[in-house]
Amino acid sequence: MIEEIEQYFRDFTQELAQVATRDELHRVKGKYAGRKSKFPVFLSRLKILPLEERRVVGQKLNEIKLLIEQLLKEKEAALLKEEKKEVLDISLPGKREPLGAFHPLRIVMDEIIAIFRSLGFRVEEGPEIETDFFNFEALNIPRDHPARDAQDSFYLEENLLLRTHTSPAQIRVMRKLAPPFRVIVPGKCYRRDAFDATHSPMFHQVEGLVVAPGISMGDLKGTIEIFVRRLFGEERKVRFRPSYFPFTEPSAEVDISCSICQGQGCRACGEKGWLEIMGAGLVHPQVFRNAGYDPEKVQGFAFGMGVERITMLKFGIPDIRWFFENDVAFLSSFKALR
Ligand code: 2U9
Repeated sequence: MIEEIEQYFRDFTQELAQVATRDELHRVKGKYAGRKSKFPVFLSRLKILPLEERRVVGQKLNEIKLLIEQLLKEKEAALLKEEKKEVLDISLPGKREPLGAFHPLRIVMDEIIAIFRSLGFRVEEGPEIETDFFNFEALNIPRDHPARDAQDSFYLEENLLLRTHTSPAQIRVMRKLAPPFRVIVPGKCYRRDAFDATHSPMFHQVEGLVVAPGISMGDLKGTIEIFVRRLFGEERKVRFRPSYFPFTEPSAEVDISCSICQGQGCRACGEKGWLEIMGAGLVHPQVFRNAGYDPEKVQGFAFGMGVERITMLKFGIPDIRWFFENDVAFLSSFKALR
């Protein structure tokens, strides 16, 4: 009987070696270790053996049973491990993470900055929370000035507000630097405006300031013309219209010829043939004094533009709100541009 049990074990190991799936393992387990295996038969035959022989055969039978159970367990664990390995199939191509795109305002702002950098302008920034002095007083906008109404503001305290333009940063720059210098200040501004197709309570400006002895309107016009042609195309015409700002004198609005009608007048330009893109002028003598400069010794020109407006004109975007709605279809259409 010992020989028979050993043969049984050899058969088992041979069959187990062939097992490749859990289904097959289940079958082998049933055949060699279950109720329908040969073990119950061996046990009943064991009972009728003489005592001495029963002890030896019983021990053998027990040994083999434990061994079979252990080998089955090991095989099961090995198969499970194999299955898990298959889930981690490294031959599958990876998941592609969607790439982000630069925001159209960032693309245009960087383009504006690059043009002025190439013309020798340095880039400076200032705080978005400003004092009444830097945002208004120093820029020749006293408490009772009507320009304060036009720039209704977000106040944090009596004398502290979210800046309504980046001009206060220019006053700070003037206090930090000694002339001559060329500087542009890009950044966010805030006004208590309606949120409609052409207004947003938060918007972006790029302002410029050039200070040196003898600066004239000629320097301003030449600089702005180069800028406009680089940003909008060499074929563009530039026009300066007299205007008024408290911080410049003389002041001008800058228009560019409409690219749709070439200046003939169409719906896009309100039949004017021209599109307004920025304001500019020579720095007011009082603003120089407020910043600690002597207007008899240095002169300067300044300009300011709204980045949203420039971007809308450049790409034909009809509504300012499109910039801030996080519409991925709109935003991703600028992907190829940078
Ligand atoms: C200092 C002196 C002068 C900056 C200027 C404008 C004209 C102007 C507007 C354009 C569209 C603001 O965003 S907007 O609504 N800006 O028209 N800005 S001159 O003049 C300065 C600035 C700083 C010390």
